[in-house]
Amino acid sequence: MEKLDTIVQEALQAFAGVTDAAQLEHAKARYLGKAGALTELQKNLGKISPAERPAMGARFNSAKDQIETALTAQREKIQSAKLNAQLALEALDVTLPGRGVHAGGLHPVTRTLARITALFHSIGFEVVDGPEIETDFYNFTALNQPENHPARSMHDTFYLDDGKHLLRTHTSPIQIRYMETHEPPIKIIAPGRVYRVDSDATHSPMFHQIEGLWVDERVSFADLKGVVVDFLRRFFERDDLRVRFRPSFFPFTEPSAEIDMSFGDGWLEIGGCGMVHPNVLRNVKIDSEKYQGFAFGLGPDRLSMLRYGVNDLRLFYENDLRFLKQFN
Ligand code: 2U9
Repeated sequence: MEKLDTIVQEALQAFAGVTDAAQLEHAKARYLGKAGALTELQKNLGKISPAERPAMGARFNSAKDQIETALTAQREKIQSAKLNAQLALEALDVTLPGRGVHAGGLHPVTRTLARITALFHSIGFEVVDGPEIETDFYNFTALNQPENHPARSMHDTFYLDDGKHLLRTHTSPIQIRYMETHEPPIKIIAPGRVYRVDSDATHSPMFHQIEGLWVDERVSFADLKGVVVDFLRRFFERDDLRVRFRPSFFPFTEPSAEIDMSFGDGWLEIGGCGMVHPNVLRNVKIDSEKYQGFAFGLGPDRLSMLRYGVNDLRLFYENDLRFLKQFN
């Protein structure tokens, strides 16, 4: 029965060297399993004389206890080693400073619109808004646009529900709605999104406009020039900026002019303007003998391109953060 001590020693050694749970169960089978060393020995117990049997039985049980205790201890050791490894892997340093939340920023065109409205607000213009889905009357008819005008064609205008409604093609309907509900003096600036069937490097089907309107007694083209030139010089922060008014035609203004500004060696068209056509005033029941007004329109997308040096309008509408982040 010296063999019993040898088996215990072997088993303890075998368990101690195992670091993997499955391997430990294999080692257990070698000593405590059906064909294990201890089990083999147990079969011999029956052959021992009855006098020796109780002592041998006790020794056998003690050996079995020792092996089982060692097995349990090793199991726990393996389990806690596994847990510690897992914890080390998932370690979280709660003392690290936070990464911070991305704050986002304003779109470059939004910044331009805010800058434009702030400048006009500073000289007494009120900022007004209106619907983007309009009727033919507010978008065209009230603005003295003839029934057969090409702007009304399906090629230029997005029509909804069989032509009952449309996406406004300019911000002018805002001013019509305002004049219907307000008496002169009227001094407003109307910024917003507008829509036209058009798409290339310099045209987007959705773009922005900002229009100004000043209606009062004795408002003149000289006032119009003063307001527009002063605005552009302040917007571009260039006191020497030159501005040119070139005769043009719009149905809603008479006389009308294109607004050009000096740019390098030449001129760049950046808007249009004129004295509000008497028909437009009549359409909103303002006495065109007593009141006159001037109106102008500017393209904030174009102004943003000029101010920030962007050469493709579409960049503003692709939502590429690498581009947009440069403005904040
Ligand atoms: C009312 C009466 C008149 C607004 C005007 C223009 C000329 C014009 C363009 C500039 C840049 C459009 O986006 S753009 O290409 N606009 O040339 N706009 S006069 O005239 C009005 C507006 C409202 C009631």
